Amino acid sequence: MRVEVEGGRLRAIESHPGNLATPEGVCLKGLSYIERVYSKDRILQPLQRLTNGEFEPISWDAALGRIAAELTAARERYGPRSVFFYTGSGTKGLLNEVSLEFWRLFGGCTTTFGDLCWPAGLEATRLTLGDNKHNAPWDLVNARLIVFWGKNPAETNIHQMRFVEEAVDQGARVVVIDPRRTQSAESAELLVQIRPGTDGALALGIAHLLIARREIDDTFLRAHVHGFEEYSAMVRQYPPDRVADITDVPAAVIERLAEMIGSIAPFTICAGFGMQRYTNSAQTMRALIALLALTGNIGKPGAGWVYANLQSDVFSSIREPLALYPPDGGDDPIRVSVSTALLGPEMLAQREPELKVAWVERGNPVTQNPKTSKVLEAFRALDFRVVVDQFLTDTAREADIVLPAKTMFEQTDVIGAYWHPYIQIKDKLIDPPGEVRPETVIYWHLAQRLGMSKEGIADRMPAPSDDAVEAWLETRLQPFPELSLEYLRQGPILAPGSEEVAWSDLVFPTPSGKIELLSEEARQRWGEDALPTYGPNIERPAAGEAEAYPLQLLTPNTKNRIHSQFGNLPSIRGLDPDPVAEMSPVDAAARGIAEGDRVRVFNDRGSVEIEVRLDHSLRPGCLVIHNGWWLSEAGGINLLSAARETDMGHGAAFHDNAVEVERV
Ligand SMILES: Nc1nc2c(c(=O)[nH]1)N[C@H]1C(S)=C(S)[C@@H](COP(=O)(O)OP(=O)(O)OC[C@H]3O[C@@H](n4cnc5c(=O)[nH]c(N)nc54)[C@H](O)[C@@H]3O)O[C@H]1N2
Ligand SMILES: Nc1nc2c(c(=O)[nH]1)N[C@H]1C(S)=C(S)[C@@H](COP(=O)(O)OP(=O)(O)OC[C@H]3O[C@@H](n4cnc5c(=O)[nH]c(N)nc54)[C@H](O)[C@@H]3O)O[C@H]1N2
Ligand SMILES: [Mo]
Repeated sequence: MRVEVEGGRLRAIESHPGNLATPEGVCLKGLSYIERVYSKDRILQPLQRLTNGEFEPISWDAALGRIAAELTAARERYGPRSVFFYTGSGTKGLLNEVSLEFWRLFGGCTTTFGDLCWPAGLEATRLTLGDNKHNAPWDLVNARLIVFWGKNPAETNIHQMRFVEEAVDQGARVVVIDPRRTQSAESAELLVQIRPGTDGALALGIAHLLIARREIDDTFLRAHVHGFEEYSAMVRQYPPDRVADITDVPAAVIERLAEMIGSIAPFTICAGFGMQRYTNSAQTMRALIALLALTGNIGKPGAGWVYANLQSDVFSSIREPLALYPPDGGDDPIRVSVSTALLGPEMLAQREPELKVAWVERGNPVTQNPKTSKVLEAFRALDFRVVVDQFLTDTAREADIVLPAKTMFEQTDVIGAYWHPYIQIKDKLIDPPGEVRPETVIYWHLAQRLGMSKEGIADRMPAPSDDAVEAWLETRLQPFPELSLEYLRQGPILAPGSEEVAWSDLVFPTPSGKIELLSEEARQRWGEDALPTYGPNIERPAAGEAEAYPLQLLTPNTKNRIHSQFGNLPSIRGLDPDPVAEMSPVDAAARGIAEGDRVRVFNDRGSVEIEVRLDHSLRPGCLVIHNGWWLSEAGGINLLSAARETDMGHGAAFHDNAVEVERV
């Protein structure tokens, strides 16, 4: 973005022409940042919770004094690992590293592994291709067949739609595979409303036809693919009729998909994150990538697997196993032992030592992590909680002390992305309002109070001044001569080594050096079949004990909010005033429910009361509620979800979630 400042205040936000992926302008969320920064609800000073649950302002001196005392007491009585550090996806910048450095200086802490967002797909991609990268966003215009598989870019990757439209103008054909008729389906010639959680079987069914008809790229397979023989024997078990039974996609549609994939190139699959929130989803994602390998659609313009592009992630820890898996040991004082997907239960289960204090920043786990009731129970079982946030979120409301957080305009930082390949600077444009202090400043002051050594502090975190922050950033940029704050200030810079067409060298950093349809690591690390076989996800309507709950609850993202953010701003709230449950008229009629009725959505784990909106285009048997609504806004959709991991990658299987609905 390019931001205009006048008299020390943000005035306007527009697009930055230097970023080829996002030249079109800023979405409503981007525009609403001005409203967000100056919102009357923003927290501008430290708060402490009173016994009646209300919050009152306190001074920084008192807040840090109390925090330092609680941290010291916990460390003395139980050890530093009784302090739990939790962070989410609120902001991603280089300076985030300072937090863990502080906790190392403290003597350690306990933190999480896995992720709520995308790890099943990341792991599936890593096992198959060796790494997570894809063609530059603008290369999509070269595709002739684009399949949006469980992805809704018209709402969640709005900038991608421009390239889709350009591709369509040049003759590309578009398919959407989604139980919902999303906005993205408007650009598609075919919408496949598949039964949730069965995409793996559909991919195997398509592969069955491609192989039977020899519509595959033999030369590519021989040279670059490992395990084709075994894989092709396995997909023989997936003829169209059987796949139609599993997926509820008619055999004729499976035939049509196979015909398109077998005959149109270059072919790109844009795979979404919503589809990998199931207990079988990494295997699903592997089965999808296989279609590209079979047809030789990897390493070419307009072709490939567009899932996650970590090419700009030249600094961050996402590439280290530490973030996604628990480490094998080592001498880091930080214990990485709580699976994010199992946050509530695993916080409660920690021993040696038990958790006593929590520090949360950049995340809203009470609303966003699965099984809210357990997350609340785990936070309430602690002796003391600190939450650093811009607003009084559901998680902040659980805190003993809430510290005000900066916004991205209030401290200089350097960021990457996970779709486009640029590294960018976000410069400090305004002073933090009120008494707000950036996290690095909070940690610095706390470090002084805790009596940490001057050298330790100097080694690990910048001093509070803007100059010190810039010097710290320059040190981190040093390994990359093409990156410096001065260069970054001239505009976005393509990440060092980034490739416009990923995999064009056809070098795959897997154990076999080829694309792995057969992955020993899938078996060894995760106990899954080495081939991308299909097995049903655990919790689905009419499966065993879930029979009492005949609807599959999908909780996708929505256009004008980012997860639990932005919904509290009047401009956004005006467009989207209350949470609603979208329901097929077929399911509604069977329960005597009409448009606008209030219903209770429930299962064994919890319930929410919510208004119904009929969606004539939704696949019957599915219920849709966008995630991100706060409990305090009568939302809290993760009251219904199970704390359950995906098959690989320690992701959260949010959509393995069967519910029933009744009128209230
Ligand atoms: N049921 C269901 N649940 C889901 C999902 C789903 O599909 N269904 N999606 C999952 C996914 S993909 C994700 S990524 C997660 C997202 O869940 P979270 O990672 O918890 O992200 P947000 O809800 O965006 O909350 C981020 C918080 O960080 C705060 N924040 C922003 N900037 C800063 C900063 O600079 N400093 C500090 N201290 N705070 C800041 C914001 O005010 C906000 O409260 O939700 C997951 N939850
Ligand atoms: N506006 C906006 N944009 C965002 C975000 C946001 O909150 N708001 N969040 C960002 C983040 S962190 C993420 S992770 C991404 C997520 O962006 P997307 O990948 O688009 O993710 P979702 O909205 O979770 O789900 C996409 C689609 O998957 C479908 N789906 C669910 N289950 C299945 C299934 O079994 N099979 C198939 N084929 N489809 C299924 C859903 O109906 C949904 O339409 O968006 C990013 N962009
Ligand atoms: Mo996400």
